[in-house]
Amino acid sequence: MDKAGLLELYRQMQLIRVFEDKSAEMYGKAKIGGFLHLDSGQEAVCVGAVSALNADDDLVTNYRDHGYALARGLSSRAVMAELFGRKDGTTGGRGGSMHIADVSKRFWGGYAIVGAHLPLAAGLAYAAQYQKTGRITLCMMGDGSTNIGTFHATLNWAQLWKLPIIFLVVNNMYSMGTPLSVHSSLTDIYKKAAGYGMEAMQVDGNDVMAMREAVCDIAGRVRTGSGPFLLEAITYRYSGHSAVDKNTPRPASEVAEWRTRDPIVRFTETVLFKHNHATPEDLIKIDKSVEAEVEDSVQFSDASPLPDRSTLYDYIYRTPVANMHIDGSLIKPPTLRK
Ligand SMILES: Cc1ncc(C[n+]2csc(CCOP(=O)(O)OP(=O)(O)O)c2C)c(N)n1
Ligand SMILES: [Mg+2]
Repeated sequence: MDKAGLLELYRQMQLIRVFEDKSAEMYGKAKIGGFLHLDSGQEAVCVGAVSALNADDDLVTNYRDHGYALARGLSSRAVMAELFGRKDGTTGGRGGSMHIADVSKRFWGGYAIVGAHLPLAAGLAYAAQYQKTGRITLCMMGDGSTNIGTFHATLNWAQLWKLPIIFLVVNNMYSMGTPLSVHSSLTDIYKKAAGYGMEAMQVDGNDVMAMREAVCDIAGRVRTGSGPFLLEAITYRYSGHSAVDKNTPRPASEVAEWRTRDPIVRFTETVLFKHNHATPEDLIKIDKSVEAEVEDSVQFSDASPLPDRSTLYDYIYRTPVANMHIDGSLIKPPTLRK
């Protein structure tokens, strides 16, 4: 990559870090309600993986989705406004943190039910294969998701039909507060793929260059019909599972140890500075622009209106209240014959 490309990787990781810190702050101020799952510590996975995709590939994630949305180029204004539940949010303020999506970027979100998005991602990959579009699907999930039924059913089907899909397992060592060794029979998660004859490997998820290289390589193979691939990225989330359980019980020494492998610091020191791709001044300039962008996203979201009350029942498939039409008028009960 040239200097501009490397600085862009840095900018995106820094944007995610600052955005996540700010959204935690806004949650504390009750500007954001519901759930909020942060990507802090996992920035290299989001940026490395997404930067290796083509613009028209399909991207599907679980609820820990802000980092992927920002890396995919969704605007920080629209993402923050979605967290605020406002009209200018990516899904009109209806989904919130767990349901960021933008069809124009083929970013399909943002799923709250663990494992539920895997069959949908396989469906997107099947559509690409059937229609010969040359697209691939990247389906991200957490380590905990690899214990759930849909994981096994989807891997089986994807391998059987040689679907053009990459299963990206973000192994951050915990499923909510439960450590990997307590929730999974195999702690080398990539080995689960062997049960389906699927190719797989592990990568250092705190190394953005390694992440990017792995996904570039795998994407090239998957695109030419080699079948699905499971990539396990080893990383760590600094925050608890979500904003309501900020403090996942774990040894302080463990968090400190992972902080020494911080993906942004590591990229800065071992790539940008070491090989003279950037000066401290270059990075200060980027940091300032990122901070201004995130601050602007908050101002924008605060000014954005709430979704109109009259649209409350839009996009809902069932009449929400017995005997009531969508517009609120009462359904006349049938006249009974005597
Ligand atoms: C089917 C289902 N079961 C349980 C939950 C509650 N739940 C939400 S996230 C989560 C843990 C998932 O952990 P992991 O896949 O490792 O992802 P991480 O949050 O660490 O990124 C659980 C059990 C859920 N949302 N859906
Ligand atoms: Mg996890």
